[in-house]
Amino acid sequence: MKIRRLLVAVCLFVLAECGMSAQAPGPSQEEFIKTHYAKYEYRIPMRDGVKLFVSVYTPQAGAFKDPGPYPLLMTRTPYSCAPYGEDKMPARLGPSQELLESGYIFVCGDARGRYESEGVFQEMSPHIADKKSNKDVDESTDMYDTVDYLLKHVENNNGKVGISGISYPGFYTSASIIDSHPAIKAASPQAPMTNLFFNDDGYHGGAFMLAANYGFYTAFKPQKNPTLPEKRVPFDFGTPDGYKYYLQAGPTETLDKAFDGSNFLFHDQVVHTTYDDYWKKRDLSLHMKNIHAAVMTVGGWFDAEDLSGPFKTFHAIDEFNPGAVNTLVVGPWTHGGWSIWDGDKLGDVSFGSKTGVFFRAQIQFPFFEYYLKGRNGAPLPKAYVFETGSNVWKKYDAWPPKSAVTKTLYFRAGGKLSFTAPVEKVGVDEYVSDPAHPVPFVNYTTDTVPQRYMDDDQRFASRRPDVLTYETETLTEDVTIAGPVRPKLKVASSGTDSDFVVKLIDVYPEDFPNPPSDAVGKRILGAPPILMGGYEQLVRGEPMRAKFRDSWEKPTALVPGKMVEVNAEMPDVNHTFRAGHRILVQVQSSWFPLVDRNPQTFVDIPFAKPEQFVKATESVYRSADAASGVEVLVVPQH
Ligand code: PG9
Repeated sequence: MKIRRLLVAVCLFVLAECGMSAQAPGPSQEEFIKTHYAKYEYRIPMRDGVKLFVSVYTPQAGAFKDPGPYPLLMTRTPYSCAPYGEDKMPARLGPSQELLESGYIFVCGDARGRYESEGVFQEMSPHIADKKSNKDVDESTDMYDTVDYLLKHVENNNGKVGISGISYPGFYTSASIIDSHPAIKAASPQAPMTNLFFNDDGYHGGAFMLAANYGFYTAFKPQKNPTLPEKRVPFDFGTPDGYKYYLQAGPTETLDKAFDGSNFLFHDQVVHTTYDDYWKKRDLSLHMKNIHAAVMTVGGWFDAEDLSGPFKTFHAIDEFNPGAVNTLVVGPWTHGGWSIWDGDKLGDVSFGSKTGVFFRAQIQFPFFEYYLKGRNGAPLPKAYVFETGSNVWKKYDAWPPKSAVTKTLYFRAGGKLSFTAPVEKVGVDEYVSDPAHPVPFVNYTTDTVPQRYMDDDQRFASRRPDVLTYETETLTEDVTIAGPVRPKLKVASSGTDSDFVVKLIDVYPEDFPNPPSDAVGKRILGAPPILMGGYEQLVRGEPMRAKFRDSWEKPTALVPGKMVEVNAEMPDVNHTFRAGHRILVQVQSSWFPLVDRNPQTFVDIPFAKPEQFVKATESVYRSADAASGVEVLVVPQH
């Protein structure tokens, strides 16, 4: 229990440091759990004989006005269902206070091969589409067998089951509802990992998300299970400066070895550098079929880990299950932020209302109450999204909105950005990208990935000679964009490979007021003062590794000096650039240590030799015949 409190405290501290306020599980919640819930533990035999551990917290008789029977609300996790022991109660239980106080049978299941569950753990266990025997098991069969068992063994249940989870538990939620058990009536995959090679955790635009993955795998290691959680010793970077740590560490393969070389989970992420079978068989979006539950998929516009998964899951369910109840909810949140934060700010940026509080009480609670308890609750819209910039909730009957029109923000001469295509016969901008001095992803010292980087001020980058900037005139009316953001670049390099990082930015007017001091969370160490006039707020940014421009499976070298097209798709946004603001696009060739460095030599990057890290002159073309820009979906102003 103490470790758990410590971990919660650490998480809350980190959140506060990143300018977020969090609803800490107070003693009152812990007391409420003890006085209202009783705990049971089961080791459930799956169809292949492996026993999976679940802990069950069921309302105590007489503890609630509603005497039941109650629905089950389950989560499956690789991060342990601690505390273990039927006499040990947790500090938090269930997805929210509202659900806790309404009375549910909460179930936590250790994933196969993790902690108290038997079996062999597989990273994002691949779904088996054509099962031939009881030996062919996956998350869908494990959940089917678990639900079947619990409905027969847990007293006072109403025969209905909900599944919910964030991040890895979000993956297990999505994977569990394929060929779903008929009793599963509601599911909420939240920040579900869906494809680790395409913009969830692992790779973005073919580039490895270095700092987040290295940090994660210092704690997420293979286990000999069944096992109980050990006291976690935080990894010692030896410096608070991640930029320096990773620059000195050299090629990722070195990191893998220095990492103690025994963590094959990290090793797999590092060495599968192209879209090979390792990744293909883990693309969950291909299997989201035969789903009978109502599904509410949740994501965060500023989720630095699994921003893309929610959209992939939502679209896959629509594609393979026409007519299914399938809703997408996206707010101005970082990874899992909707579950405990107020959601009224991130870093220096204020969203004007407590969006997390609103989501838990007005969206998530009615969803489960309606489908699991038959309580009143208006059906959710197809897409329920918070529009940043204008700071309002929007409801759409499709996502992206049907009314959105594709337009291109073109790079123009003099660092201009315009919806008008270039007419110039000649137009090119150049910069020198030096892997020994990569562009930092934040302008303060950290050894982690503070998720506030996703809406941080980008003025520090605009001033670097190795960052191109293109900016519109001051907007005379609001410009609202919704959906994916697609950089379309014509580039050349003096190297045989390069990254092109594109960042879409909202530039505030010079007289934009600073937030009241209490409106923004505690400053992260070394962060700049809060001066919002001229703030360059990141809206969306992603790398694109040029070697993958034609194929994710078969990368090809650049021919030095030869112009090529490098097109990318960045995860969705819903943002209004207000009148009086300007739209800015930055182009750079490193984003460190968020992204591993491209040596700018065509090699298998984790194994690049130090001498293969070379400076490169990057050229971005912006002429009538070779226009570059960013394609966006513009929602007409009514
Ligand atoms: N999405 C997180 C993660 C999973 C796997 C690798 C790296 C990060 C998470 O589940 O916390």
